[in-house]
Amino acid sequence: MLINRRQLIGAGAAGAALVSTQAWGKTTNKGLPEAAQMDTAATAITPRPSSGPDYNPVVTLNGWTLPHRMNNGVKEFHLVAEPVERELADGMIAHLWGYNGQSTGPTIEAIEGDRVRIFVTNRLPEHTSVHWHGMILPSGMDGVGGLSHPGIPSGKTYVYEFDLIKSGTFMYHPHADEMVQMAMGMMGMFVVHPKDPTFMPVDRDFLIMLNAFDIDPGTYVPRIMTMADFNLWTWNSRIFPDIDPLVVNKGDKVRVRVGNLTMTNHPIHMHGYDFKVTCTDGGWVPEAAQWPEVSIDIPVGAMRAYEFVAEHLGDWAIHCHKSHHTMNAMGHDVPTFIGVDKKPLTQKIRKFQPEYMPMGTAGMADMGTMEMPLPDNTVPMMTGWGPYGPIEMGGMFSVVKVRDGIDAEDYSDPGWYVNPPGEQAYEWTGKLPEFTSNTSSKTLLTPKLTSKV
Ligand SMILES: [Cu+2]
Repeated sequence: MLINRRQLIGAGAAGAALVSTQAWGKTTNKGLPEAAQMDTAATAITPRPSSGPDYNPVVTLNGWTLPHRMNNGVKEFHLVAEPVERELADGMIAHLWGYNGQSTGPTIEAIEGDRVRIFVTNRLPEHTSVHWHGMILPSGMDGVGGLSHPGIPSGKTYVYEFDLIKSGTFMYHPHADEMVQMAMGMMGMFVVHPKDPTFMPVDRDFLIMLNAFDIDPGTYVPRIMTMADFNLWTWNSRIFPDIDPLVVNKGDKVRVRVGNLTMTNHPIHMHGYDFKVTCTDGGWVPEAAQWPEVSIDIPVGAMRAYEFVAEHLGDWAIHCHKSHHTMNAMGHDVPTFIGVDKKPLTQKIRKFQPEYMPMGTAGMADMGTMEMPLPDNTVPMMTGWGPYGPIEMGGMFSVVKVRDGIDAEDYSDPGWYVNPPGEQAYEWTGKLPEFTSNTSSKTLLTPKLTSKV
């Protein structure tokens, strides 16, 4: 593409303007803030602030919150866009692009009214930008490469700076070579806590970013051209059974904030409770406009936060209701064999491949228990085990664990729920009725009533 001298000068001037805002002039240039790095996918709990305004930090499942420093009243953060190695599940590594050592990127937390200054260093092999999804900010800070400012070249650092004029849940992601950079895992959440700590307070505040990858079994790098047929459906770049549970104390008021930067919608369903949607990425939902749900569809490029009071003890499934999204790496071109007698075919195939094993004649539940050799760096399709056997789920699935007597800052896994006597489904051991069945090989149609009968 040709670019004339005038455009070049314009682009340079826009870049310079980013660091010469009024507030910048008032604060000391302390140099770049330290770029914190995270090297594990463990959930990091941020303690409540000990100084400054009080807020209840969010808990990013299998994620963390980016530290900041104060510079004369401005909150300074340092994001580093870079290639990362992310453990999507214990023992399964993906080579992604992300921020500060992980994908998804760290959660950014601040308070309504804060002035934030976010340094973005680009260590990717191509240019990038950061768009602050849902934020109300000056046009030149909006992070659309080529529109708001020039793309941040490889090796360079840009500074974004704006006031947080409203509280809520927002997201950040590149708006530069977006298809590639988002398919590679570049995204994160940005939570702005209300200035007034008595506004919509909750005891536990969980954060989930819905994302998806297409990584062939035995490989490490996502296919970036995939449009819909992803094979790993993740929460915060993590798959069940290695997504941490949502641990909750009985009686807690709980909020779950769910953002969606995949290319399809996800109906998130939580068992055991009804709940109300209290916030979108557009803002808080007034109480009079909230209605009860047990599943909440999260549209593409949107955030929904819902709230409930944890009155019911137990282990409650929380998952995407699209059943293909609770599976790990699977082929979607496997034919359906339910009810098919595959014996003759199996015998023929075994002449050439003696270890061939037919699957799926009575459904696919076998897959949950089968110990099959898998390629390296591959997680079985349905892997989660519960106290009573295989859960036959992967992907976008976790468990809300509601217990008595959990300390306010304790999010450690309390183990499986023990059902009290009389509160668990059980086997009927009495006499069974005789089942009527059809032994004819012919299709039986409902007999027509004729005048002869
Ligand atoms: Cu889904």
